[in-house]
Amino acid sequence: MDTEDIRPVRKIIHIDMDAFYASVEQRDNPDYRGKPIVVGGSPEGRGGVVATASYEARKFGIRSAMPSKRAQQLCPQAIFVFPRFAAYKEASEHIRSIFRRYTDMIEPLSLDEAYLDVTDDKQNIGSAIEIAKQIKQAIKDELQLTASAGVSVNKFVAKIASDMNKPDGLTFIGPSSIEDFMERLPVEKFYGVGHVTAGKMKKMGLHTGADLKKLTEEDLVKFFGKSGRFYYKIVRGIDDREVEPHGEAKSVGAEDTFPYDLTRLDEMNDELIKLAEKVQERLRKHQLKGRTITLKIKYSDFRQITRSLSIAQAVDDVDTILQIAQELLVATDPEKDKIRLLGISLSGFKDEPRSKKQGWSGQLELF
Ligand code: DCP
Ligand code: MG
Repeated sequence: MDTEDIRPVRKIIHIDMDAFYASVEQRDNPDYRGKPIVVGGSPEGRGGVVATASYEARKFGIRSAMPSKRAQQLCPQAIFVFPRFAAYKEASEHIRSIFRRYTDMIEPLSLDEAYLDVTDDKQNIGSAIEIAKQIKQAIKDELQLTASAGVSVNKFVAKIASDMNKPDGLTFIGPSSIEDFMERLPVEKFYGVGHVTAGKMKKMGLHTGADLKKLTEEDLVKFFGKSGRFYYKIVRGIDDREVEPHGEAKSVGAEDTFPYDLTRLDEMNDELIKLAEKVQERLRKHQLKGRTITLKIKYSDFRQITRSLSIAQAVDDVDTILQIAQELLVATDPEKDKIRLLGISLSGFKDEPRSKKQGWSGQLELF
């Protein structure tokens, strides 16, 4: 058997706060509770738009990104509130601290939304549904706000699931029901399908995942470009995109554009020393060591090249970084062209391999 196929079943949670800005306003202002609240620009001013509306206001058809003037027409009794971003940011940080009790594999998408990979949760709870319940409860207890959660084996399905029973929802779509779920899904719910693509699909008689599933990968790519490849996989319940913790740097570097173009190797080396020192400082600040050193050169005519070298041992010291950067520079025959920018970066960070547990596809109790 091809070992590549034995992938562990992941446990992914997508959390999305309910009517986030409006709920924070209703929480902090008892007068607003139970009333149609619109957070955003004022309807009197020109160009004001709705950031979000309370569920009471949504009954009148008010939606995010709608002109505030239109919102006022739809619901004249709506209360318009100016956003207080500091309050939303504070709530958002608190929510993330709750997530961190369970996992560090957190990928925030915005202030009110994040993916969590709880395949290996910190508290060994094991059940993603139970973790989602606890997170929702903690958000209620500690922030007096509600969130909706979607639980599944991949990001795509978890995100759709979190939206299915809003507000205060918890929706689980397990491995055994995922293909069925995808077959029923209307095409406009597919990632990256906007109005135009959805229109095109419908004209072609493609209304649901099941319709897309009848097409070959080649046809999907022919009709819908690169996204076709994603549609092909996702209708079969496959979405391998990892949860990528925010701020996890893929490279750390420094670069400098010079006031005049460099033509001599000794001046280039002087600049490399300064850059290597900066890179060392940044690596140490983030406690990172990298195995790949990349040199970037931009010439006076704006042509740009990069040259990289990977070494066995991850490093963060100025001497090694500088030595390799100099070797890479010399190999480019640097005095033949004028150089306006030099940069050094490190990547290939030493990173604890995630424990790869054997998966048991289809076993619901795992969640
Ligand atoms: N937001 C915004 N402008 C938009 C959309 C959203 O400023 N066009 C802000 C206000 C929202 C927050 O982002 O409160 C989160 O966006 P969501 O799309 O998650 O919307 P809500 O959380 O408000 O509502 P829902 O319960 O549908 O998630
Ligand atoms: Mg939300």
